[in-house]
Amino acid sequence: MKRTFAIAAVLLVAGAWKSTRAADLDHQAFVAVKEARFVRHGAPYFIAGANLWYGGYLGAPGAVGQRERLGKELDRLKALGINNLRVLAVSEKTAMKSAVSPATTSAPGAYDESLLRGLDFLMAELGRRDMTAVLYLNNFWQWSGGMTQYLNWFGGTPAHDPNVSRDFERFMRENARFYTNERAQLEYRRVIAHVVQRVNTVTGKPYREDPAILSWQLANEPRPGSASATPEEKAAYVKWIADSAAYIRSLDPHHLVSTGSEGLAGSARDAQLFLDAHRTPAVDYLTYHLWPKNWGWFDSKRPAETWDGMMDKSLHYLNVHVDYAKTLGKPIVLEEFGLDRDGASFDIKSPTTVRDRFYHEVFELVQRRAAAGDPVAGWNFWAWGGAGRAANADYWWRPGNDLMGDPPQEEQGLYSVFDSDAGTLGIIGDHARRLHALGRTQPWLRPAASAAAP
Ligand code: IFL
Repeated sequence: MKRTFAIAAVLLVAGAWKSTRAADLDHQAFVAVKEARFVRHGAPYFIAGANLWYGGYLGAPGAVGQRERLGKELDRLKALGINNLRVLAVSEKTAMKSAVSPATTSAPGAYDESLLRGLDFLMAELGRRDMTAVLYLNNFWQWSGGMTQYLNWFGGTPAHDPNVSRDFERFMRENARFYTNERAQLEYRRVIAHVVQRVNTVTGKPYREDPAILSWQLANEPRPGSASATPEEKAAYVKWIADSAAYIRSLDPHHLVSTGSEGLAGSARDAQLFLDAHRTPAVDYLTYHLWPKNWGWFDSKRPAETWDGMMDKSLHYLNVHVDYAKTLGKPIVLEEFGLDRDGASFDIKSPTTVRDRFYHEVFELVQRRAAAGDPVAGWNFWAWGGAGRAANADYWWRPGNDLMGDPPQEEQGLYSVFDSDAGTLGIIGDHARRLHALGRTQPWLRPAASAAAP
């Protein structure tokens, strides 16, 4: 008996404990890719989604979490037709300015179990509501520690803090050293293994066997460095994607794997690079983000003068990315887009007329291309602020304040959609319904009579 126990323990530690239940898994319940579209339960699965980077934080037990709020936010989102959330799985403790705290990893190998339990709780609540999640395992941006903090641990010199210097070019260039820093890569893989092989403490289910996970994502907005990345930096970035995605796949064959790329804007405007990053068979679908204000396409203080040019550029950006997906024969998700409130206000009481128009135009285009049979899998708007409220007159987040869609490196209220934004909520709800209706009627993969409607 003792010997059996010992063998089992060794197998477990070695990660060789092949789940005997693999054959019993309901494979139809996992989102998969078929004919360049998402499919679940034998039917098309379109994502009408939101970003909720802090979902695991809300789920944490104790003072950090707000479980009651989380339940209400999920009910609200579900009622709106939202079926997918994009969530930060792990954060790294950092002294960088304007970063979230506490964090999951306080030092290499030291993980905060209560934040991981928060993720467990979130996943359990999503499962109960038949919603899915994209879980990202790192961040190019320093607001959750991310690659910058890995370099602080292993880079030899303190990483550059862009929120102090405002020199983002330098930050991006230096941050790309993460991809080739061997010790950083070892620790990144250790974290991936820790999360992917975790057993959910609420449901008792291994993450690898949880159909509520739609995809493991390498990072939030990984990019090869600055806009003038060299061919060597681009090659290192593509290699990092292929290797990391293959590593995740080796740990978990049941779930999709994605990059978290912004698209051209995060690929030094190099279409070939964007394609190469998503070409590996270990990456199942393409991702892209649309940020007209961040990219200088729109001036919220001069909306009338800048709207047309902004919309032309935005629609073009959306269209070419769908064409890239066609080229690779994989689905694509617009997993971030947003615009600020009228007049660039952060005040929750200010109107969202321009944002609402922008959302509508974006949804229309995605819907049109999906209806035309293009490999469009859906959208996640950025971001759900829900019942969160800015606590300070300067709109900057401080530890203990409500978390909301805007991470701590940006003003609280910049891009968040609050539960009081009736106009935006109406538009999101309408378009979510239209997208789900398309899933029920698209002829290319009609669900079997017994399959559940999405
Ligand atoms: O908050 C930003 C986030 O880091 C991101 N993309 C853009 C957001 C808004 O600026 O991933």
